[in-house]
Amino acid sequence: MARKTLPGGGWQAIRYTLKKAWQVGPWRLWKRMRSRNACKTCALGMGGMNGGMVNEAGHFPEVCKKSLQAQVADMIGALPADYFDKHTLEDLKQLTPKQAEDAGRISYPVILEPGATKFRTISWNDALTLIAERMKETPPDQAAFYASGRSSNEAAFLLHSFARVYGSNHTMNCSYYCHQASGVGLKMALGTGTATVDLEDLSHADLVFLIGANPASNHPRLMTQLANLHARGGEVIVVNPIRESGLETFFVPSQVKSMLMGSKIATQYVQPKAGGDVAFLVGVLKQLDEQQLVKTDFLAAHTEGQEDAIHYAREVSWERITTDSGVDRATISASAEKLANAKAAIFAWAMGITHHRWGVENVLALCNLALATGHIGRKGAGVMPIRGHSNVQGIGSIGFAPSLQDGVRQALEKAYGGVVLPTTPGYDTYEMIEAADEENLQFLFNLGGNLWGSNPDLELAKRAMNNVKTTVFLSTKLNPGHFHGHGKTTLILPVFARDEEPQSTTQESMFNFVRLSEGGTPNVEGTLRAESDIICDIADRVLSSHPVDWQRLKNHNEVRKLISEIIPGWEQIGTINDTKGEFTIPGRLYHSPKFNTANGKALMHKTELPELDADTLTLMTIRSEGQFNTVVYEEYDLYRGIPHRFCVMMAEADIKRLNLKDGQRVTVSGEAGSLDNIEVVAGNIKDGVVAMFYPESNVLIKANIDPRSRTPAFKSAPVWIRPMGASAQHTKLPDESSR
Ligand SMILES: Nc1nc2c(c(=O)[nH]1)N[C@H]1C(S)=C(S)[C@@H](COP(=O)(O)OP(=O)(O)OC[C@H]3O[C@@H](n4cnc5c(=O)[nH]c(N)nc54)[C@H](O)[C@@H]3O)O[C@H]1N2
Ligand SMILES: Nc1nc2c(c(=O)[nH]1)N[C@H]1C(S)=C(S)[C@@H](COP(=O)(O)OP(=O)(O)OC[C@H]3O[C@@H](n4cnc5c(=O)[nH]c(N)nc54)[C@H](O)[C@@H]3O)O[C@H]1N2
Ligand SMILES: [Mo]
Repeated sequence: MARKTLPGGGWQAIRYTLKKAWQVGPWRLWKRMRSRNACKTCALGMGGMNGGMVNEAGHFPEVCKKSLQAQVADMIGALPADYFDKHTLEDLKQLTPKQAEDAGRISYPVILEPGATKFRTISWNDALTLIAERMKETPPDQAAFYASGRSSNEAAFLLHSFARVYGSNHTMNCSYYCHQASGVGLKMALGTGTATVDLEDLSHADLVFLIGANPASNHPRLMTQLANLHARGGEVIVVNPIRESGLETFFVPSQVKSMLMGSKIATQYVQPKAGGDVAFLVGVLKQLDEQQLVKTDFLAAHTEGQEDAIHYAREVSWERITTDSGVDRATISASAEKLANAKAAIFAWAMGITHHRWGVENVLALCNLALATGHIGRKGAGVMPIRGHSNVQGIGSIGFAPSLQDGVRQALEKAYGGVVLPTTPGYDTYEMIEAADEENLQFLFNLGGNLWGSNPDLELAKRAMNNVKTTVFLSTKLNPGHFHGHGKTTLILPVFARDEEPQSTTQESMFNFVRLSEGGTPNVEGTLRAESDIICDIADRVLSSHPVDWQRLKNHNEVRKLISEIIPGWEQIGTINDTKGEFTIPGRLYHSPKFNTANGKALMHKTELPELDADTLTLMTIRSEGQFNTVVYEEYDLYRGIPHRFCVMMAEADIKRLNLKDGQRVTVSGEAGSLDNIEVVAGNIKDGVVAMFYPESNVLIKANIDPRSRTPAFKSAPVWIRPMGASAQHTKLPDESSR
């Protein structure tokens, strides 16, 4: 019997809210939640100038347990002043992600010196001087700059432009481990790297094709749209190896009826193999073709490449399609029929699609379907990668990437007084880790994030990062990456979260909507500083104030003026602080079938089925309901009924086949390492597929990288599972005491 699961949302979310509110004071929390700042969690783009808990279409109240979790976490109080005196580096390495998160807000700068057993506090002046000295000694091509997706456009623009003036193009962001395959695939097929629809389109669609995503946990505010769609008679096709309870029934906290009765979500639930999506999607195309349901007129008018793509679907056998996808013909045919009958469909996806060696193929196969059914380039129809971090899209848009388009580079050179910027493309994220492993990296600047924990093969990532001579983290909270992924000299500098910034900042949502966050006052006492302030002070010390006056650029209005001059489509950002005019970046939404390609046509691609290994179990490393990326708020996964983080979810058939039992402790081995004492949890998951939580499971997997997006295959890693010795079954889990 699979364990008991809970439907998503609902009273437990409200109960949790009340409990959390109690921790930091309900009034204080209410004020923060209602402040005019874009939500800190996912990229759905809530809040901003409409005030918190309001979506882009102006709907209030949009309540989300996740944004509350993140908000409370930033309010829990500062790290004690003697924290680092009391804990050696070795102690700190033992912290679980949750313990590191719960320790408190970082509120003073600290340094770890070579050979030291502890971090010690350091003054801001000494810290910045040391960083500048180290940067000056470092050949620029041995310096790298990583950005997570929570920082502002202003800080990200300052950092990447500083890095380039200094001489390094090694500026990469977390999207290489996230939605890069979406950007690459969409660009190839549709001439744009982002969603072609906005939030309003969702209310005009009558079908959403939701593949490889679990918004019940990760984008709860999207669930309102899906529940509404179902309620008005629309279709929601879910494609996911796990039957996610929250994608079947969700209790929308802002709707009374839904809170009482629950809202149905999926109208068809397809459970493919992990990595079986290309086969499934090609199968749907094949079915449409066989039934002459492909919109050939639309293709003739608006696309190229359809012959190849459709010819390939005709050639692949049904047997190969059903075997590789793990989906039977009747199911494929039902999906095809729903798509053909829909008036306006939106294709939405997340990491289940991108985290494969064939992530780009997956995205291309999705684009093929959208084109073949004519569900793109109209109101209510199109494609929608469901983005991760709340500003990951903005950080990419404003140029935090290993190379700049020529026009953008030239505009930047001009704006910065004629400096000449490097043109050799910089490292992507994994290349940077490899460079560090080969001792070719001397300086690493982290604008937020947990680069270590986000990596496949944590042992290698640690070895690589420990080679770096000087590592700088700008962070709000501690995470294990600070202690395992440190450099020889390591500085951790405390920064404001966006709702504490003294100046306004901007973010871009997954719907290409640029939001203004007005900032606020610090949640904790300490010497925290704004990210932009720190970056400008370092730049000033490294490069002096000529030709770029970095002190002047501490003013976010000045930075936005630059962005408005340099980044195409961002003109309106220059005056956003005065006009409060949040805006959609022009040219990104496709409400007519005109694509941003040389001839205005979209391009279909032949998407070959990848070779799958049928003999081993396939591990998907996923997020629990209680975490945000490497940050763990709660150890259990409420919706899936998983009691703690060291579990492996398996199908009953696999449990039986391997002679195991639900609840038994096993050893899970992957290509990079193994984990003992993992509890088997029987769940409704496709056989042959198992699931474990990231980041802990990153110990297991090797970096199998998609050559086109450079994204690791976090969702298709081979693993082997065997019982632990009898005595081992009684030993405690690593963090049992903390649960
Ligand atoms: N609460 C919360 N919200 C978040 C985050 C968080 O950690 N916590 N993270 C943010 C970030 S950065 C991101 S990128 C997003 C991530 O959002 P998601 O992509 O939804 O998160 P994951 O848990 O990585 O995986 C999603 C789903 O993909 C399915 N899946 C795995 N492999 C396959 C496959 O091969 N095929 C198919 N069809 N499905 C598959 C899994 O069963 C799972 O349901 O969420 C963002 N929002
Ligand atoms: N196995 C496996 N690995 C994965 C994934 C997976 O599904 N499976 N998912 C991948 C994905 S989609 C992503 S996006 C990456 C995540 O990669 P990252 O973005 O690098 O990691 P996070 O865990 O989101 O970073 C959390 C830390 O960011 C800091 N932080 C939070 N807010 C702020 C802020 O406002 N400013 C600053 N300066 N710092 C802040 C805090 O110190 C916090 O501890 O991981 C990837 N790795
Ligand atoms: Mo992500």
